[in-house]
Amino acid sequence: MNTGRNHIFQQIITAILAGKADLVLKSVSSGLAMNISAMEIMEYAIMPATKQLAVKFQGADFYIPDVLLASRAIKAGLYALKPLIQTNSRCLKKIVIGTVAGDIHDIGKNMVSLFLSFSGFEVIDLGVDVTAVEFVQAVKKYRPSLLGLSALLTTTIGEMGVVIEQLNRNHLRHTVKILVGGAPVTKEFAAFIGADAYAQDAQEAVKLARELVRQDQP
Ligand code: B1M
Repeated sequence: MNTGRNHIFQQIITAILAGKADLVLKSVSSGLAMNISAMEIMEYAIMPATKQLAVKFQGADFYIPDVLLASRAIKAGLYALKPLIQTNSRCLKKIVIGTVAGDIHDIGKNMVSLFLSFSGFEVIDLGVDVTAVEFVQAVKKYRPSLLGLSALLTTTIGEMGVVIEQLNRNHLRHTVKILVGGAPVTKEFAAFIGADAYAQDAQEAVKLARELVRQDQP
């Protein structure tokens, strides 16, 4: 019984890493037909695949189209599961998210956004190359519980600190918890710039976002 389930999870992971969206959809359907729940497919197949994807593309031996295909395969799986995943709309908290100025990498940030929205967050995604001023304007406009900053370049992670500085200047820092992530970001760096949390991947981002929102409650 467990062998069958593990086989399906492994099939989905392999299909994602190979960038085969059609195979992901086929395996997801087979899994659902075997009474594996959508949440189990998320937890044991899609989230681990995302983790493996980030690790895989850290080496030198990769091609950009492979990353794009794998990300499309993850999206296909997530959208197939979305109608089956129940979220408690009364718990909905807002998160504004974006990739910082000078940086156009958005595959990881998009995954984090999707995972958060499937976990019951209302996600306002500002896109890529977002300036500190634009982040501040969005915090003023949407009054989110959380602000998510993503950066993939060692030359742009400093922008995260600029955003926090601008929030301080505008007396908004205390209104929002800040979650940061991206390949060159570390826990130490996050603490150094005064962020509230650092997440290594999309799965951890969801876990920490939930914790930060809980701390926020009276
Ligand atoms: Co670029 N790039 N790139 N690139 N690119 C890197 C980042 C690089 C490490 C490649 C390398 O040299 N080995 C390198 C950076 C070196 C450095 O800074 N030290 C690099 C470079 C140099 C560049 C250019 C400067 C190249 C050039 O033009 N000379 C240029 C910069 C453009 C710019 O931004 N101004 C550039 C351009 C591009 C493409 C456009 C071709 C493309 C981006 C396409 C897109 O995003 N739409 C691209 C890609 C694909 C990569 C690599 C190969 C893959 C990134 C990726 O999508 N990974 C990357 C190599 C690498 O990562 N080591 C590389 C898969 C993804 C699932 O993982 O993004 O890490 P990741 O996201 C994870 C976690 O980090 C975390 O969760 C995600 C999911 O698990 N996470 C968060 C991310 N954001 C988070 C936010 C959170 C929490 C967690 O909270 C808010």
